[in-house]
Amino acid sequence: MTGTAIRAYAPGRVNLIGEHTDYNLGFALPIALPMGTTVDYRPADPGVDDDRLVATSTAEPDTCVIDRDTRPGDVGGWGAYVAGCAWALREAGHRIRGGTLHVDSTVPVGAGLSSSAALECAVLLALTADARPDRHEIARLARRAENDYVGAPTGLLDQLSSLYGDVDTALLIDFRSLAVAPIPCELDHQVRLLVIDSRSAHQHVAGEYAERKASCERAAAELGVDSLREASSDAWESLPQGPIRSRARHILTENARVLDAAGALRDRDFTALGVAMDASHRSMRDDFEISTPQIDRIVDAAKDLGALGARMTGGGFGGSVVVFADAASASAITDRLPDTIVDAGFTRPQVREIRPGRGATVGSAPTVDSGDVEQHN
Ligand code: GAF
Repeated sequence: MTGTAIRAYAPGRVNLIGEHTDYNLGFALPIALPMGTTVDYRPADPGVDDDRLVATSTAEPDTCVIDRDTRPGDVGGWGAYVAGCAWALREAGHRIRGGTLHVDSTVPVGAGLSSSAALECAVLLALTADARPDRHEIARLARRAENDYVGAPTGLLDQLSSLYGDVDTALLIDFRSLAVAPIPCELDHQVRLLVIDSRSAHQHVAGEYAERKASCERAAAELGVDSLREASSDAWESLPQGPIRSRARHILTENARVLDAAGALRDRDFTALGVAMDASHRSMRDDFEISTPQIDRIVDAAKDLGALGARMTGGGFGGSVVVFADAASASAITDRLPDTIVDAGFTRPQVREIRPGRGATVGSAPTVDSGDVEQHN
């Protein structure tokens, strides 16, 4: 494909259940969003002796120039995710041709819907269109970029969701084996899926996420295991009262809830799925302490308006709420919930009804008049 323009697409994700379980080698049940990030990569012509990548974005005024030997700290802002991918690829021994990259995204930024992973995965797929490493390798490279170049100590949830997601499908991910099992998630006139963006800040580089990760590592050490995945489901009971015990309880009970929720989704038992989601939210609020008053108010309002299940999704401290509801309740939530939240003194949230969307793709960029993209999953 050298010399031809390449277009890669990677979606954001919404996690149905299983929060902060990824770096504890547990389970999660995400879907790919129908919103995503498109990257058009135009490698320099053969013979042009310029290894630099020049990245632009429809949403950003600045142009980001990435040198061949870029190091963590060289590039900040949105460009750090692009530069981090180039850095991770070169560190892993991949050859990258210089050229231009243009980014265009429909994933809301800062909403807990993985705009960063969508950007990383699209950039990596575009830059490796010739070599086509497998998708687990792409996910690991994206995580390396995010952890070691951007400086956010996140797990693999977002990247695996974006790379393996599919239409009308949820993914049961086991972060110990890295097995990704599709489960049908078809919505109909009975069951709807809403994502409610609180439009309040959400930022992983901030210390809270790192602090939760460190607490989990401490809990595992106190229990004498390498990761909380190796602990028995009631092992948290042996820890002394305090935050470490609560953090461990969240992770161990959350893993069990993910498996319950996956079984419920397979059986299309949305009542049971809702029970697991509600319990997950309480666990994030009370044990892991990653919710906010506004998010709790949105979850309560969704339940008051008839939701089957409602919980914060993503890393926490703001972001979005995911809701399953029957058609009548979904309409009531869409129509009435934003005013309820404004009346309670918070920013007006944005409610979107969605279906699980397609996963990441890469192919030749369309010509100006064709509009079609040859895609390869
Ligand atoms: C963020 C992180 F990027 C993920 O790795 C995951 O830990 C998630 O928060 C919480 O489940 O999205």
